[in-house]
Amino acid sequence: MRWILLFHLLLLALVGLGELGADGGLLNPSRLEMFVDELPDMPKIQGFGMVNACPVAKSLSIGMFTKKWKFHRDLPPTSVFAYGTSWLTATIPGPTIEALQGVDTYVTWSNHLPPKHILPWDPTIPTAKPASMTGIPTVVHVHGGIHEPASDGNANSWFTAGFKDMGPTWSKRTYHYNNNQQPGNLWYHDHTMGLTRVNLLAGLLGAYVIRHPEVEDPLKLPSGDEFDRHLIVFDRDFRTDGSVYVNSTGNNPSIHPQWQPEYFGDVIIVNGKAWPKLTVRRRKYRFRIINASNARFFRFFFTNGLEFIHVASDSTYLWEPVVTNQTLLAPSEIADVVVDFSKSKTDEAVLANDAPYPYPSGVPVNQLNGRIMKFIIKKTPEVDTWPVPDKLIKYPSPDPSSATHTRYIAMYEYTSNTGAPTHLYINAKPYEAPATETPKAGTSEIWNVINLTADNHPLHIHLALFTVLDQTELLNVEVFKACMSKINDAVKCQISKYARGRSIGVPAHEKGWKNVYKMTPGYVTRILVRFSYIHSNTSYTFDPTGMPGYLYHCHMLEHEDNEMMRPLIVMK
Ligand SMILES: *[C@@H]1O[C@H](CO)[C@@H](O)[C@H](O)[C@H]1NC(C)=O
Ligand SMILES: *[C@@H]1O[C@H](CO)[C@@H](O)[C@H](O)[C@H]1NC(C)=O
Ligand SMILES: *[C@@H]1O[C@H](CO)[C@@H](O)[C@H](O)[C@H]1NC(C)=O
Ligand SMILES: *[C@@H]1O[C@H](CO)[C@@H](O)[C@H](O)[C@H]1NC(C)=O
Ligand SMILES: CC(=O)N[C@H]1CO[C@H](CO)[C@@H](O)[C@@H]1O
Ligand SMILES: [Cu+2]
Repeated sequence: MRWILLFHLLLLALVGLGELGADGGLLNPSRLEMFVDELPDMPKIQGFGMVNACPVAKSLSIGMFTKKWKFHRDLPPTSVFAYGTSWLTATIPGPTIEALQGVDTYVTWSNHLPPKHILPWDPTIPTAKPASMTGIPTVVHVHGGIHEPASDGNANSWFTAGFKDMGPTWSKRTYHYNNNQQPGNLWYHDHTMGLTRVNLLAGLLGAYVIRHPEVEDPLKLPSGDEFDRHLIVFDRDFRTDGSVYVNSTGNNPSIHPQWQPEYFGDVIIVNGKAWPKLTVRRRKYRFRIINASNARFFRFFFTNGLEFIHVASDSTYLWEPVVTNQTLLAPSEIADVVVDFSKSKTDEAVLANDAPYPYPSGVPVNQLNGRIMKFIIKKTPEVDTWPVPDKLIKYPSPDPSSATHTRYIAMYEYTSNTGAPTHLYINAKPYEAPATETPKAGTSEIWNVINLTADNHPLHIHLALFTVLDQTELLNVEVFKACMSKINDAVKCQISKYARGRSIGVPAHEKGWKNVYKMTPGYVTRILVRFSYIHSNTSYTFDPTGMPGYLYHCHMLEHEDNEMMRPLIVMK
């Protein structure tokens, strides 16, 4: 009897192990009950000190650690890479860094990661490779930061544990963020050449805020830890043993054994928990929603019709709040919204998502990835002390006539003879080709971004802010594309003859200054890019012309890694 039982147990164990091989052992995510874990708040770290009630510069030390993380009550702990001030306090997402406008924050980022990656990566795409061939290259970029080049986290400024190996543009251990920019929502994440997608999938991301109390406090928006919260959203798949699942077979395995053009997971994680819940009071809350997915677009809406009152975009406050009942967020885009739960007719509201993936032409959402989190709304009505004002903060409007240079930025996707994507380039050039975008500090430029692929690519520019002027459909796009594929010159290919189709308006809440925008496929998106501060007329309070310069790229991480990214060198 006992023998038979043991035999059965052994058999079960073997079957279980077999399932964990290669791509097996995939967790069926519908087995994870939704809305059982409480929404966590990430730890907060002040990026400034206080001396005699005056804010002063602060030096922080933040490490990258490997640890186990519980993403869901019923999921075994998952091996992750996490940012934190120590191994014990490291979290997914990492701690929220709260900086003050005009006060320097210094961060010494240190790498305590093991010799081998926990996820499959692809050595055949241009990838950081340590000379000793062990250790995991990492480098931190503060997304939305207006900071000196040496602290921007260039893809080739990577370093491994103990600074044993460093990338070709590595120059220092301690990054300097002088925070002399408008208040807003930033985030920090890994930016290593060819490894960004896997380092983020492993967990290397966190929020960063620049506050400016003198200009923000008078707005009287919901404030304090309880009412002003981050929601950092990303999607993942898991194995039954709890590990993060990434398909380790590429779509063109003979060319790139592992690389896939987009990562999508069915489990939606908010602040490190799968489909969490939060009990809220019947009053207004502010949510700073960061899309930290590798490739998933989210179109958020509330199942009970609650609205979003947008107060800021990814980089600046809006001049006037914009009310919507849904909001589309590309990877790495940020929505800063006020939600008024006193308007709720129900005691529960599910934040949901209905964006097809890949966006916009992919498959519809399902019962899993169409749900984000649940709000349980207390019954007691409350008096709200936070009316959202009619006017928020005004920044200079874009002035296209101030542009001193016009550029054409064409996005290309290349495929193998099976039609599957092999790599993506901007202007038909790999990242390694010498910089061609060399704007002068203090100027504005017009960039015509031409999407010659079937995907919507969220374009992100380091250092600069931009506003979207218009988006115009390309007529006879195949003819234009054939010309571009041959000579890669938009002017000689007579772009003005083709850019005459329908135009798509810019949504009101995205009309302000941005650092990411969705480039509609088959359209030319005209943006005004500004290489100076927008909240003051002073020039940058650091030298933006130093090496290694900056970058601009598609923020779908699989594209950025392979190699939809170009250098951006600012000139005097
Ligand atoms: C992994 O990707 C390959 C190539 O696209 C595909 O053939 C395979 O079905 C995928 N595996 C799983 C488990 O989805
Ligand atoms: C938002 O409102 C529009 C019109 O008022 C309606 O057509 C649409 O279905 C609504 N969307 C959601 C997600 O509620
Ligand atoms: C989230 O960001 C990813 C990567 O940039 C993007 O592909 C995706 O569409 C974004 N999702 C939402 C909801 O914005
Ligand atoms: C910058 O200078 C211009 C022209 O003098 C002025 O119109 C604008 O208001 C100034 N902007 C700021 C933010 O001071
Ligand atoms: C969805 C969409 O419009 N895709 C277009 C993107 O651009 C390429 C080339 O310009 C077209 O072939 C696609 O149809
Ligand atoms: Cu892209």
